[in-house]
Amino acid sequence: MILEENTTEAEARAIELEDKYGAHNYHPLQVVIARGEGVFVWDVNDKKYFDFLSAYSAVNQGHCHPKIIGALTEQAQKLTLTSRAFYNDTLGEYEKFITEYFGFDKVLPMNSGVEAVETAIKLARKWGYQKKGIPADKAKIIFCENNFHGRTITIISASNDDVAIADFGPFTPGIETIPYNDAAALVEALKDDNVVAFIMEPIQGEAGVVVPHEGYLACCKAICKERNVLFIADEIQTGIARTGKLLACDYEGVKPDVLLLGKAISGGVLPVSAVLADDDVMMVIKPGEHGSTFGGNPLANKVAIAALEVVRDEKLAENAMKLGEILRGGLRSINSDMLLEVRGKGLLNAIVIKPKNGVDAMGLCIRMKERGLLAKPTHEDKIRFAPPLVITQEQIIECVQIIKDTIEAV
Ligand code: IF1
Repeated sequence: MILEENTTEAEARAIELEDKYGAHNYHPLQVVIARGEGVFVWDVNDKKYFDFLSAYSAVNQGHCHPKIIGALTEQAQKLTLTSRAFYNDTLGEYEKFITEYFGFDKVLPMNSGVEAVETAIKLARKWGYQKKGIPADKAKIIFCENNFHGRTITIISASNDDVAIADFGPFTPGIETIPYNDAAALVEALKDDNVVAFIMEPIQGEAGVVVPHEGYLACCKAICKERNVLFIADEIQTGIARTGKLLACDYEGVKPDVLLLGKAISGGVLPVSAVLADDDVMMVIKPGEHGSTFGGNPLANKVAIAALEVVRDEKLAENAMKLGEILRGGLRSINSDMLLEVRGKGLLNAIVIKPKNGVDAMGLCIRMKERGLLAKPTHEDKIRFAPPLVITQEQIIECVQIIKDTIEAV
């Protein structure tokens, strides 16, 4: 473990503990965060930073939003978990709230994002056998190349990222991938009568904030409808106002057959995920066929209601839309041959970097950290910029200046 030069003792202690006792499945930036509020986090030395990652879009409402923490602490003193063996007095209230909020008949509550995707696969397969009459064990699901939907064996079975899949086989069958942003490839894939679903991200996050061309989502939905295949949108990262609309699918007026949400559904307070669908799909799942100990727990239910109310009451989609444009405009005005591209929608953005004087995307992130802004590279040459959606115009302008100064100083 090589520590950066100016690492303090408090930082070194925390980093070395993780290094010694934790599995080495991450490579974090060398900052040790101790506290967060709104768009800011503070490290163990009390240095303040703008958070431009937002825990991968989980803290859209800002760190420790008082209304969400209020709901958490109030419920935590009454009841936290019953399991689904019994009814509880918060689940129905939450289910009514979230289904009305997103316009679906039913919700199936889970915890992590990957569980929502797994749930969607089970749901789609069962729907295929029971409603489409697919022969036993022949159901096929189409994914896109360069997708990211999580880390379980079945979900990485759909991945083509070497690092994510190497030495983890054997993989789950019944999965095929097609190029992203290619409607013709979808038409071709759906010629197979055994296809039950197409699962996709409306903007590919991990791939580096890849925005498909306008019309792609509506086109995919229409192709799926034509072939009686479920159009499943993974909005775990793009949903909940991140891209400037409540859902990225809203840009094209598309209602997915199955909608997957996670991350910001709890404002980053608890792992909460949701699978939303109408009755003709959701009702194929019967008691005993799927579930989870913590899914739909009282704490999660109350926290998620509060977190979604914040999104609506504080007009976070509108703010993300407006400030996203200012952010991209500011980034495009940076005068440097390091900056190859600026892209994104709302406050889900990325820049593509060409290394210069030995400084690559990681090098830039370390320099931005020194100037008080936290961001993380993806794929060596891209940096994601996704601040909490409660950020103000003045703060965005200040942040553009930090990024500009950092890049132009190289
Ligand atoms: C990590 C990226 C973000 C997701 C979509 C499902 C999941 C995710 C569209 C699974 C998770 C994460 C997990 C995080 C890194 C991260 C990520 F860089 F990989 F792409 F957000 F930008 N669908 N995304 O983006 O949700 O089970 O993790 O709750 O550390 O692996 P989860």
